[in-house]
Amino acid sequence: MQSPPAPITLQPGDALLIVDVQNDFLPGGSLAVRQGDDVVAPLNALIARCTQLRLPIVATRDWHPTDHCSFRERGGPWPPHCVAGTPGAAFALPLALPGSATIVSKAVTPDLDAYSGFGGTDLHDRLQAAGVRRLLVGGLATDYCILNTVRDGLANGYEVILLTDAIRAVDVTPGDGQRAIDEMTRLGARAIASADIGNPA
Ligand code: VGL
Ligand code: ZN
Repeated sequence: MQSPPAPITLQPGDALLIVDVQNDFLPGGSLAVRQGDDVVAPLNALIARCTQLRLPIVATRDWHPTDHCSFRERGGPWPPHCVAGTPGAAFALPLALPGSATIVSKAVTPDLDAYSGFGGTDLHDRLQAAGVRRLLVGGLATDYCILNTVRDGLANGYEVILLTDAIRAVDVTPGDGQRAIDEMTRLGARAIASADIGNPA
């Protein structure tokens, strides 16, 4: 008989990495992800648990200039979204980010896009400084910023736990989200529902 996978429990060296839970990616936003608001409740539960255990919480945000190269008017694939300082770029109001959370802004210059939280930011340095070895990743969107952040996290030597109940996909082509999950697990991420993550003994 095959032995069951080792249970996952929160432990020192873990950090919660919340990707781009911003108004423009939620229903009603300019680049709305279907059921994007569903990620908030499981993330809030993990925020509370990580706060209690004094584990670092990091939130990335898409933080574009008005003339960003990913916008359609400049030949990019997307409608304008997450323009720095606008309400659409703000974190979702119900997301209970503590004041102690680290905020990392990405894709902040006109001519470069970055789907990864590691792209052109100091995220890796900040995680290293905090002694982080394993990332619990949730947020938006599965097939873009989650996929690329997880890929870079693994490439930078972090263990990655993908929070299956706390991610949602854009699904430009149906199945993109599932294919992204398959790719992340193939690369070594462990996909698990947040309710199945235990507290330390
Ligand atoms: C994202 C599309 C454009 C994301 C960002 O956060 O997944 N997707 N910009
Ligand atoms: Zn963007």
